[in-house]
Amino acid sequence: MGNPLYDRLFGIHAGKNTPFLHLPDGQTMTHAAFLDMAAQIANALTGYELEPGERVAVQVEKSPEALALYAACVQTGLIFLPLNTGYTATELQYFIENSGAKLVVCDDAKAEGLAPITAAQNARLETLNADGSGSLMRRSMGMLPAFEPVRRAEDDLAAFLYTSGTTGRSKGAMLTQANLLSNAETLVQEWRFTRDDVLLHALPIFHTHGLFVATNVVLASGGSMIFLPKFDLEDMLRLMPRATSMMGVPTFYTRLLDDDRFSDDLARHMRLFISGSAPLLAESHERFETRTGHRILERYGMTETNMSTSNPYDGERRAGTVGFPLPDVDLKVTDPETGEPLPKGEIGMIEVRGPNVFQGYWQMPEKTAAELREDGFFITGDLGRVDEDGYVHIVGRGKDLIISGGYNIYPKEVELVLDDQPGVLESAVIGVPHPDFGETPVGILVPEPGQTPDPEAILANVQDALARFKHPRKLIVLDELPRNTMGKVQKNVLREDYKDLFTRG
Ligand code: MCA
Ligand code: AMP
Repeated sequence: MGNPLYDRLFGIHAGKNTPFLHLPDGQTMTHAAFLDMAAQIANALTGYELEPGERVAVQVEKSPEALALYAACVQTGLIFLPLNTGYTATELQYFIENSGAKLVVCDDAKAEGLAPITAAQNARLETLNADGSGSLMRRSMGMLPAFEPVRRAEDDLAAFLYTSGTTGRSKGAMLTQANLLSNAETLVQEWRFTRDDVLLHALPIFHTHGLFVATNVVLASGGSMIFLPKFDLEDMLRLMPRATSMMGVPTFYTRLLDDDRFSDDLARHMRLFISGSAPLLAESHERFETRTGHRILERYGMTETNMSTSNPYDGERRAGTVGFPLPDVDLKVTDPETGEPLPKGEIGMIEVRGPNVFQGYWQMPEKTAAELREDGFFITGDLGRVDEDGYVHIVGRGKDLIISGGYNIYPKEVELVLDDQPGVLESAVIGVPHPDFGETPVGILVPEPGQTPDPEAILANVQDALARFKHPRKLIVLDELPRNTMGKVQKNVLREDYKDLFTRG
């Protein structure tokens, strides 16, 4: 039985002095050196007396050590729970409590703020910093660089990724070894990754895109990656000549296109550009082709499903579509009210089924039952249609969600914080078009009778409650919110009214 995820992503590289991580300082870490580091961390983890299946909550900057911690969790059978580095202590408290994590790893700078939370939870707190220092690595350094992976089955859980919901409470999506492995192996085939690939990796590694799509695909193919701490335009332009492929959110592509130095010369040698996490405007797709001769390959996925569709490697990559269902994925479009399949071409709810689909939300059986059908179809909350050639088009969202630069913001979560502010009777948060982030949140506030809410003071107040990327870019005070005859807030009216806030001239 072994440990399939470890064996097929990491173990296959044992003893190989082939390059794995090209670092910004010019150093290259081989697969073998990376596995040695992972094994040392795995040995350190066993000292915490955690049982396989327990959660390790990790909020750290992107580094080779952070990636090795992921490998070490797979090896030891612990569930890896990565968290956005932007989350505040208030947000982290929920994830730690909800997941019941018994080990939390964070940056030294955040340890003091988290200590009371981990103490209350009876969890260990260790640190790992961007430069690889910290208590976890001090402990690992003295350990043997060899570790016999704990036996795991394909249907054992490997990772929890939290995703917010329309009620404002985050849900832990439970992903098994098979969910991650099947998707990585399918994508290697679909996108033709080989050991010759060098992926330009500038995504964060706490979400599906940067961790499971980008990293797992490189691991499964035996290639290497230029591992950048974050997206930095200068680094991207400097290092692209050494890469063969790139994965990014649409903001990566618009930022590259907005710089004249991003030329045909820089991109000509590249094999593949992939985009996802948010809609890529057909206009960006076309500008990119005109500038570089490359057609970006757009794909579609979710935290709960990994990747579900992709434009073809060979054949037409159709702008404004997310391509075809992956070979092992069933996709149907259903009537959102009845769940009945709709005829081809009609717009409805996208549902997907396959080995990529998660097991449910941690300790939330009702939410799981509401979104994951007994026959295995997952109700994505995305509205779409399949055209006459089989291409899937995402045409909107049935869920109230804003995607800013690839990060999801659930308006309800922000509204709950705004509603609590002095002088605010109620609020509505909407996404409006933004030239850099695609969409950005705007808050509409209705004052309590006789009160005048102060937008600046309110924006200062939300700092502790919400990660920076969730902060409304603007707050607007209105006497009342537009409502339909049922009393429901008409967000479509607000979105129309404020659609030009950031894009006009
Ligand atoms: C940073 N800020 C943001 C964002 N990122 N605000 C809104 N939206 C964001 N995405 C904040 C910063 O904290 C900063 O705050 C200010 O905005 C401007 O920062 P800037 O330097 O412009 O941002 P950046 O550091 O360059 O980051 C922008 C980014 C980054 C490169 C687009 O957000 C990014 O790498 N996004 C990728 C997200 C991703 O991987 N999503 C995949 C999710 P201040 O003003 O205080 O300085 S997985 C998924 O969606 C599914 C499964 C899928 O299909 O892939
Ligand atoms: P997350 O919750 O971070 O997994 O985000 C998943 C959501 O991102 C999906 O439900 C879609 O709404 C959106 N998404 C991902 N890829 C695409 C894409 N290529 N086009 C449009 N939306 C996308």
